[in-house]
Amino acid sequence: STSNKAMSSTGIDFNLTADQAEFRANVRKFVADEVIPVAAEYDKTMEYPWPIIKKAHAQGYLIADIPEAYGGLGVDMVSNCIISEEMAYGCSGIATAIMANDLALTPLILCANDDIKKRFLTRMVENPFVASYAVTEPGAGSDVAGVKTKCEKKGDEYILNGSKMWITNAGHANWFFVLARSDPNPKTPAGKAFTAFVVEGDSPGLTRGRKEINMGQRCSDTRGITFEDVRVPAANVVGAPGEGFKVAMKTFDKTRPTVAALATGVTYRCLDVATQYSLERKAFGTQIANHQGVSFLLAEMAINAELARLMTYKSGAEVDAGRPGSYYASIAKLFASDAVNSAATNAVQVFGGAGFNTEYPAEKLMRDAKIFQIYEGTSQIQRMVIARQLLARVAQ
Ligand code: CS8
Ligand code: FAD
Repeated sequence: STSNKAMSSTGIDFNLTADQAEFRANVRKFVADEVIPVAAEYDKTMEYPWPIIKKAHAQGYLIADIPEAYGGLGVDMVSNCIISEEMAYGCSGIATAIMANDLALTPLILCANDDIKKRFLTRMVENPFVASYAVTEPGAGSDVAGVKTKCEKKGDEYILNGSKMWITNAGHANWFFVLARSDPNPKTPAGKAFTAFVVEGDSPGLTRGRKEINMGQRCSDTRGITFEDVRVPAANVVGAPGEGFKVAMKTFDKTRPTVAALATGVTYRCLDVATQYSLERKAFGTQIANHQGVSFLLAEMAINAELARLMTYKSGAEVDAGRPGSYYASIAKLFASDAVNSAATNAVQVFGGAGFNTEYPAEKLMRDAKIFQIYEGTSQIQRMVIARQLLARVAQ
């Protein structure tokens, strides 16, 4: 194939495989048919996009990452990034609901034993359920080691107490991935002080808060949760007891590429709507695209979109190659998040007054863009991860 030729001649291949290209064409068609037509309405009503979630589940897009042995599609990370980018091109609120489910599945796929995988992954294949990843708390977001939710072992159960905040899909989750402090000694290092669990959504003592009203991605469901003496079987510990912090961190190495992909999808949407509008709208007797000041904004958006996509798929390919992922995942997440914020504000600018108005597409894109610099680790935290990895390599 062409792609094999490119590989042998240069050692670098920017082409998708035939399977990945077909997969992308299918997701793209799904998004054009099912997501784009309803995105503005869901933004307005802020309703959870259940009908889309169910259709996406039927196509396998909610369970793409689950290994085939447990009934999923078992796709590679590049394909998972394709789902993420294409869905976000249609609506990043709907895409966040879908990819936050993948975020909850990931620690189980990476670190849980066969029994947990059978019990919790198989049901996600058999039903159009969603799950949540619950790490952040009212008092600790960037500083995961500051998590205060605690667990105490009693017999063959753990008792959970505490609260979580800003949890995506929390109103609808069938189960929660939860990080809790298992060692009360403040001197115990993070790598040994936390335990990760999978907690049934209908557990007595687990209370879901009200849906938060956010700036953008408004149909995505974000809530607090509280745990009051919630009893969780010891059989639901994900990874080894005491090693929950590492489970949570390893997860990000695989999910930050998909968040970069979400931001990339929105960046391309900004570019496309702005380019189209610039060819329709006239000022000073010509299409605004003919004014260099406008075309340079489009060029800037194109540069951002192309570079974000390159880094996103590189970070996905690093995971597929089995190499340690934090460095490239954080670079991709950081760059794509900044890229989409630049592109969205430029899209509003190209639309002029119409850019500020809800009847036109640009303002939603700008509201949707901001969160990328905040969730899955803020831009400051990504820089911290990149700098630490860089310095650790150089100091070796
Ligand atoms: O606190 C870490 C961090 O990542 N903070 C950001 C938190 C974050 O990203 N939250 C996101 C929540 S989820 C979300 O927002 C979802 S959005 C909605 C869905 C969107 C669609 C998908 C930190 C700042 C990086 C590190 O914290 P520190 O306290 O400084 O810990 P360290 O000293 O670095 O590490 C402690 C031990 O853990 C080990 N570690 C660290 N990173 C890794 C990775 N893999 C494996 N192990 C790791 N990446 C580290 O080695 C330490 O272990 P030792 O044995 O002590 O050496
Ligand atoms: P803080 O940690 O309080 O940070 C405040 C500011 O200080 C930020 O600018 C930050 O970058 C900066 N800062 C903090 N520490 C440093 C430092 N050392 N150096 C430089 N700057 C620093 N969490 C989940 O667990 N699951 C989810 O599904 C989930 N979904 C989310 C969905 C939405 C819509 C939102 C808004 C959040 C979601 N989160 C989720 C939480 C998200 O990951 C956190 O909000 C984020 O990690 C930041 O934490 P924080 O809000 O506590 O901010």
